[in-house]
Amino acid sequence: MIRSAVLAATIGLAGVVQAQCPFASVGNLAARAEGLSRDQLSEFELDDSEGFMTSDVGGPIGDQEVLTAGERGPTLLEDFIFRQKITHFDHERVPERAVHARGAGAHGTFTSYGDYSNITAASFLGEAGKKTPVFIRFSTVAGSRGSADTARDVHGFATRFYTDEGNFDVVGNNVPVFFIQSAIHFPDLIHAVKPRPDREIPQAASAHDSAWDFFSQQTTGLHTLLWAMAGYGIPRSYRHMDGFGVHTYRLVTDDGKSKFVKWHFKTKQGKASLVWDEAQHMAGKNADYHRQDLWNAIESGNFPEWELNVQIFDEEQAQAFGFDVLDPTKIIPEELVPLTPLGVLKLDVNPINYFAEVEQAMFQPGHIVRGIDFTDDPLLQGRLFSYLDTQLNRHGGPNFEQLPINRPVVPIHNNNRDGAGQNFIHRNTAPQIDSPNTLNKGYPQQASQEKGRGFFTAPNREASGPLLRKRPSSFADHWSQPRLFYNSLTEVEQQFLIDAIRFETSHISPAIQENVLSQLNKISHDIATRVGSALGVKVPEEDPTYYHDNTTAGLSIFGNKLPTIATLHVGVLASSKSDESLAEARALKQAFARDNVTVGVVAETLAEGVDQTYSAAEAIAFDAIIVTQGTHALFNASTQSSLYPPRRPIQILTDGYNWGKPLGFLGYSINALEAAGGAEGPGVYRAPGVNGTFVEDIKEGLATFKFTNRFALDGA
Ligand code: HDE
Repeated sequence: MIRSAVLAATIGLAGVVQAQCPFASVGNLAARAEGLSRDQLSEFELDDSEGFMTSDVGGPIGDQEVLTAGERGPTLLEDFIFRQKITHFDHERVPERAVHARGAGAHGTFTSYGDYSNITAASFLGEAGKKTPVFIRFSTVAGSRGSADTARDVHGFATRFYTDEGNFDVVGNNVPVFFIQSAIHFPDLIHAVKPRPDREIPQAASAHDSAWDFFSQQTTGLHTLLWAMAGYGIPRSYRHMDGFGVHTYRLVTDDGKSKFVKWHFKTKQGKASLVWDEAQHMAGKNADYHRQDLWNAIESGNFPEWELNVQIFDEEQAQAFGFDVLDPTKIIPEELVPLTPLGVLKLDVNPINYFAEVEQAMFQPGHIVRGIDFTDDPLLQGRLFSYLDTQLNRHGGPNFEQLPINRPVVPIHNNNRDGAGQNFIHRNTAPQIDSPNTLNKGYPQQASQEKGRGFFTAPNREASGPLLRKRPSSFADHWSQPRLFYNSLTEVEQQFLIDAIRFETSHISPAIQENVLSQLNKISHDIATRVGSALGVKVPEEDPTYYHDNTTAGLSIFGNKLPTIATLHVGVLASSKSDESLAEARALKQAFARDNVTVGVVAETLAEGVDQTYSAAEAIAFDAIIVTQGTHALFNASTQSSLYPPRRPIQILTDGYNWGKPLGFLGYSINALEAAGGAEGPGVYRAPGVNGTFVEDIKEGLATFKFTNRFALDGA
């Protein structure tokens, strides 16, 4: 196997994969990548930069005209060129993922901070500075492949580590809990959130009867539901969200000692979210917003990073938590088990071909390596079956692991043979005989805990008991942790959550509204009252069994400043008729470039220095908006232009204000704020002209990200 030889050559004596850059010939910005990102795929690339068109079997051809009998006659069956081209096209699509169909991915490198052999035998965590190639695919859950990125949804965060002891996948989400406790409910959950079976609407949305019927009847989902209804359901970008393994897994050391573990990927960009109205506008105006953001960040060299953290705890600690760690609807508050950082993961290379690298990426929780093991979490146990099964369906055969994006970076040796699309030419003529064998001189040998660094099940795992079709009684509390979540949000985040539930439940039938209210009331009488009053539905009496005042740290999104503003995008509203305006726009571009903040200048026409016209610009595209001088005609409702839809410049400002964005005004342009219905206050900055203080103010505003004081609170 040539490839293994090449890869084996990259593995040093200590098992460390050496850094090398295979991109010299690829010619895109990936050449700046550090580490090993995408290294394993380079040998599969096809380059059409020279040569003649060929058939699939290599003969040079011309494929623009069909072969006919006579100039105006019928096409001949003989035309192998036509048949091959059309047949391939007819078979070009594979089934989209049953869930998480909409997504985007990128390559990167994981670097371990240290030698963690005291907690796990996993080789990628075995040495400080050790680098491992990774691939991450982010996604939404419910929408189909062409749906909008900013639909309100839980988001997928699937990470593959191409370790030197095989592939390890953490197929996680951007929230730490899941809707159900047992895999057998998964089809029901997904049928509930997918569009109605008769008319297939709504697409990528949970604001409909079947979803809320499920949420209010399968109360296991209430916790995840609240996360999705809060900012977690509408992140600013994939880069601004955390990732979680959700289930409790195990870490196992070489000598078989094991502890429980929860995986956390902490964004180094900071958590940030859109507001709902903004997300909805974005869905219509730019359905590819998150995909584009990830691509652009990587192409511009602003490589997103996440720190891999773990919560590690043992059985004895787990007994004292008061909830079951095998229940995937529960978080382990960081006050009980703090996070331990293990390494950093950087995405620095975009795919060259979306289909080959992203669409064909087939993750599985069952892709596991020595040093990591499962637990009896019933949801995880079910997933171990489902992902393999779904890949068989998507690929149409058992050789999907041989696709370039799915192959490990280490050689394969086993008795799996043949099947559609078999890539390997196996030399071993005795694949029917397991080792020990005579015919193949005892190879491949069986690896184990002691020999060949084999995978092994944690030695202390035990299972026994009567056969039951019943959920554990320790999984029965579905209300305390949703309340913990609600208690831990800031006041305005609570308001957003309530607004989201009001929006969703205003689309559902009265009987289901009542069920929802009675469940919300078990979490919090405050939520139930506020949702019920908006719906005009009678709120039940307090139901205090699960009420408490506990909070936990780290759940707020809007309450924190972003650690970096690089890649955020400032819109500068200018006029192509005013030299003063264009000069200020130029000065702003220069000033923000130092922080890798991009500036888009908007004007009536594409004059020099203008990036976009008002006819194409929208507030959704900007994280902050600045109005330059010489633009008064644009913000005067009576002096509008035929170059853009009515009142568009005013609308951009109105939306920016209503969506909590920082706004800056130079000179008299402050008058535009009133025209847009806004008022001065936090996040509105003014200066006589472009100066250092003004730029610093806007930067501070970007780090704050959303000025939540502009949103009304119930009862305020
Ligand atoms: Fe998935 N899930 N899931 N899921 N899931 C799939 O596998 C499934 C669950 C998650 O970017 C499918 O390859 C069952 C939890 C992500 O390619 C499918 C159950 C979590 C992705 C499937 C769950 C996830 C998937 C569809 C309940 C967070 C996208 C295509 C037992 C920890 C991976 C595919 C990618 C994809 C089944 C629950 C995350 C059908 C049966 C919990 C991020 O096999």
